[in-house]
Formats: sequence, structure tokens, C-alpha cells
Amino acid sequence: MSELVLYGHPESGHACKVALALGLAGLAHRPVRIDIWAEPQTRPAAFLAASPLAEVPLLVIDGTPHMQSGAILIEIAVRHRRLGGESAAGIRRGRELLMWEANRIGMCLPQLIEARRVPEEGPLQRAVDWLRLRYETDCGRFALLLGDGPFFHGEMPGIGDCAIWGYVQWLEQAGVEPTPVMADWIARMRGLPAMKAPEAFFPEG
Ligand SMILES: N[C@@H](CCC(=O)N[C@@H](CS)C(=O)NCC(=O)O)C(=O)O
Repeated sequence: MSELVLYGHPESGHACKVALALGLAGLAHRPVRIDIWAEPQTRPAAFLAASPLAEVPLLVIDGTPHMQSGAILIEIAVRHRRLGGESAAGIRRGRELLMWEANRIGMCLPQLIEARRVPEEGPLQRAVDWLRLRYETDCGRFALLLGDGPFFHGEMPGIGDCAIWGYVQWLEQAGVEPTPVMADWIARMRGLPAMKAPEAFFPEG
């Protein structure tokens, strides 16, 4: 059994994607919380030595660091043949969903969440309006990609569901509404036995 250490933070949707995937795959791991709001140079030396960008998530597998949430999800699926990694079609589906998430809904919701932490005026407000328009398109694509569901990978959730969960879990914080299709998927995701609140994925201390 591999030794897995996952560096993350509860306010990082990218880190939650990986924590959820490890949970769904039943892979025991040690979570280490990194303060993403602190100056990077103040983060633990072991983390800084392993993480070239000083970003979370970082998954250390038997001493080898893996960075970038999408790459880590694919590594988990292929290495353990789970969450889509059981078949060529499943991993292709996973890759496609990860690319869509990273380029669309995952390039929209985190920015909307961040924009609410600063005053919305001038050029920023125009950017927020544009991101809200993008979100409307993303809602339609979400339904198209989910199809008959119940999950993006079919009957069982896979790495695509984990990736999309990362920030779709925080629609309220982004100031946008879920479509009925999204609300149903969110309820199914919340009902998964492996699902945890972000704080529980990365407990303090
Ligand atoms: N593209 C990266 C994004 C990682 C990222 O932006 N991490 C943020 C938290 S969500 C972080 O570590 N921020 C702290 C910093 O950059 O100092 C991924 O998918 O893993």
C-alpha cells in the first residue's frame, strides 16, 4: 500500500477535488493543512521543498510529489484503476471532463468567489458580469455533459465528478444559482458516503 500525504486547505476547491477522489477510491492518506493565505515562504519546509509553485493540492506518493489537481486525479485513476481508470473509455471520459472543468466552470466560479471578497466596481464589475454570462453557458454544458447521469461517469462518480465538485460545491459563495439539474447532482454528491465538508477534508493541526 502506497504512503499518501495530501497537502491542501479547506478553502481550496482544487485541493477538495483530490481529497474527495482519495476518499471515493478508499485510499488512506494523511492530510496536511497549508495556510494558503499566508506568505508562501512561511509554509512548511517539507512542503516548499516538494511543491515548485508552493501551491495546493500537492499529493506525495511514496515520497514523489505530484502537483496540479487534474494531473493528480488522472494519476489516482490510472494507478489504482478506479474512478474511471478501470477502462480506456472511462479514463478518456475523465480527461475530457477535467479539461472542460479547468477551462470553463472551474475558470469562472473561483473568480466569482474571489470577486465577492473585494468591492465590485469599475473594470472588475465588468469582469464579474462577463463571468456570470460564462456561468450561464456552463450551466447548459453541465446538463449536456451529465446527460442521463446520475453522475458524469454514469452510475458511479469518477474523477470528472471530483473535478466538477471542487467549485460547484460553492455556488452560493459565488453568488450564482444552481440549475435544477445541478441541484440534483449536488444532492447526489453530498449523499456519497465518502463526501466530507471541506474542513473535515483538511482538519486543523
Ligand atoms: N491549477 C492548479 C491550481 C492550484 C491553486 O491555484 N492553488 C491555490 C489554492 S486554490 C493555492 O495554492 N494558492 C496559494 C498560493 O498560490 O500561494 C491546480 O489545479 O492544482
